[in-house]
Amino acid sequence: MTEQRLRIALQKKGRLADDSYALLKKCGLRFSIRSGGLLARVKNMPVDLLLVRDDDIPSFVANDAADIGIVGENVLMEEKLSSKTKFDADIMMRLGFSRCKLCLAAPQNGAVQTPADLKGTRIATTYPGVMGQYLASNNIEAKAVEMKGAVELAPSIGIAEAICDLVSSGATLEANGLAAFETILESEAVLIKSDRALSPEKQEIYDRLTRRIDGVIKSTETKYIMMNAPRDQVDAITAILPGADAPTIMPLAGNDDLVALQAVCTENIFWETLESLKTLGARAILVLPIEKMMA
Ligand code: PRT
Ligand code: ZN
Repeated sequence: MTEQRLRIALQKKGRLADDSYALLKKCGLRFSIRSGGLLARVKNMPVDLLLVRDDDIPSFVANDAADIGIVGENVLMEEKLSSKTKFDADIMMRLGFSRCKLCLAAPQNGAVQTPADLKGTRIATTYPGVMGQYLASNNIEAKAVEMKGAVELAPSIGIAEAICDLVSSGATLEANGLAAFETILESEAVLIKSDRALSPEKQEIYDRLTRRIDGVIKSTETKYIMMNAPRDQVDAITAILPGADAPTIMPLAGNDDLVALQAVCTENIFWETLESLKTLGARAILVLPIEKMMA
């Protein structure tokens, strides 16, 4: 019998690619990407990587050319909404990278400032499916001008009054004299899979991989915090530690008023939290990264 290998569709090159490769490497998968190659075999796990354009990833998964894929939620939604038949690929996990927003935008200080102003206008976009759904559910009648790229130029060349495009830092909009006035989708990279049952062998690889991905995501958000704290402030300090369970408290040699306090925080620790800890009398505060986690 031939070996069963889990097939993962990934973006070959672009804004998703490096973070997708990095995530799989952090999960312990060993592989190298050759330029021009469409397939990379993972050396230490029965996994094959199919390297394609991001737009092709949802249909690869839906049509059984790949078992799972990593793609922007924006691309998945667009494929789903513009597909004429039922599209069999759904989000299994949110991966936290390649975050962006699909926004409506128009020339700064122009006639279009709110969604209501869109009535009767032309809106340029590469996302006719997602935009069409937004317009329909908000009862806005406007004409979609479908483009393949360079959407931000549409108002200045006179082919649209507004645009619907992805925004990350906002620099592209600003450079073209445009301002966003509505977000219609918040997107990030997602792991997708179809409803089809995997063979038992592939299911086992899938379970192993997704458990590791979960661990990698949790460990990047999770930090270990250590400090010396006044014994009588332990409750107040514990209350402001983000996402921490009961902390470990240990006595400090030769000091009855202070204790050593350590805790795992599952949410981001901001500078403001450290400043509040200091105000409560905490000293020698250390925040350490966690490399791997398994619940
Ligand atoms: O070749 P292939 O088809 O695979 O790639 P692509 O060129 O279609 O996509 P790519 O690599 O540019 O983007 C892949 C995915 O990254 C997108 O589908 C999104 O999920 C995500 N992503 C995150 C972004 C951005 N941020 C982003 N800023 N995709 C595109 N942009 C573009 C946007 O369209 C606009 O032109 O960047 C510009 C705006 O950026 P700011 O920072 O100026 O706001
Ligand atoms: Zn693309």
